[in-house]
Amino acid sequence: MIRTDWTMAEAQAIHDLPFPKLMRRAQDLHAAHFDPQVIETASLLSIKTGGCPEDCGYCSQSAHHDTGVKATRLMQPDEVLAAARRAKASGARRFCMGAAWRSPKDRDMDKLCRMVREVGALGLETCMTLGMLSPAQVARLKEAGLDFYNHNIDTSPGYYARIASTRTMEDRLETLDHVRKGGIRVCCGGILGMGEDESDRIAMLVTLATLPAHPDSVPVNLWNRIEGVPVDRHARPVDPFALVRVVALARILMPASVVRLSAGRTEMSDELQALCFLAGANSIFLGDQLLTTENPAAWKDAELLARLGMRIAPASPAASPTAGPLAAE
Ligand code: SAM
Ligand code: DTB
Ligand code: SF4
Repeated sequence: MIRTDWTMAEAQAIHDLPFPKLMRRAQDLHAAHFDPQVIETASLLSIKTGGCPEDCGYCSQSAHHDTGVKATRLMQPDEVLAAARRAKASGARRFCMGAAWRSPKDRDMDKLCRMVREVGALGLETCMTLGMLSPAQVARLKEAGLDFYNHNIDTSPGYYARIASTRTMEDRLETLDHVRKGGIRVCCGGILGMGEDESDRIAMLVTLATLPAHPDSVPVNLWNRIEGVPVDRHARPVDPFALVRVVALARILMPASVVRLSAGRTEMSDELQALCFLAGANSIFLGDQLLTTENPAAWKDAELLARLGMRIAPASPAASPTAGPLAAE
């Protein structure tokens, strides 16, 4: 059953289950909604890097922090299309275009819509992450055929003010509302390892799991260390089992959502990634680069999945939880 009325106490109790019970419960739900041998793949491209007016304390792209990331202009649609072709050839099923903006300018919308149309015409699912959107901007992107919009809540409502001051959790929730009401599928998750405590991680998942509808995709990022940003002063490494518990809890609270093991995989052992897949993670970013930081090489991921007897999801619509393949041995 898909529930959107989870309480903190219920989530905490699930999170704290003995590890074998937690894993069993997550695996049962995973197999009821997806084929656990199948991993969805997305590829990321930074279509506009750096110089961002927001002050997110974890991010290399904020103009408020001196991180050495060079600010660029918005890429041209033909350059984006060339990157999308390469991503498709390397096995990605979804192409996610990210921009370091607080929100897109209306003058950029024509270009963005062209990117969506042309990438979609390649047979890739399209995703964008551009910051806050107005309902009118959502409508334009929907009309162009955008499949997913990524907009993370990043942490718990209580910890949010510690990681950004130029926007609030309410701002994030408002854009998510516009996206959902505009009929674009929602990709929304957060980051672990920014100095938050266990209850913040649980509260973040409860916030996601009590939205009017669960996000279709839930990215779980480990904070990729950026030297010199504010978060670097209070970040703490995440215990590997704590990560697995968070993945399992995400799977249990939002059983039909795709859970993406996102940033931070370069720091994870193969064994830890395998445990995350067993706990219910069923998506990864494919390709050497995330936005400004590294991701495991595509050949390494192919090798890992082969060693585990797992495989990449076929081209869409497998990524849609409602249309996804049900458990098959
Ligand atoms: N500017 C838009 C926004 O903030 O929504 C889109 C791009 S922003 C870089 C997308 C997401 O990347 C953030 O919400 C955050 O979750 C993630 N992110 C940014 N820096 C990160 C880091 N160093 N480690 C892990 N995740 C990070
Ligand atoms: C998400 O949750 N993770 C991706 C994607 N959505 C846009 C971004 C990860 C960025 C990691 C830091 C960087 O490469 O700059
Ligand atoms: Fe800008 Fe997004 Fe980075 Fe925040 S997370 S500084 S909004 S690019």
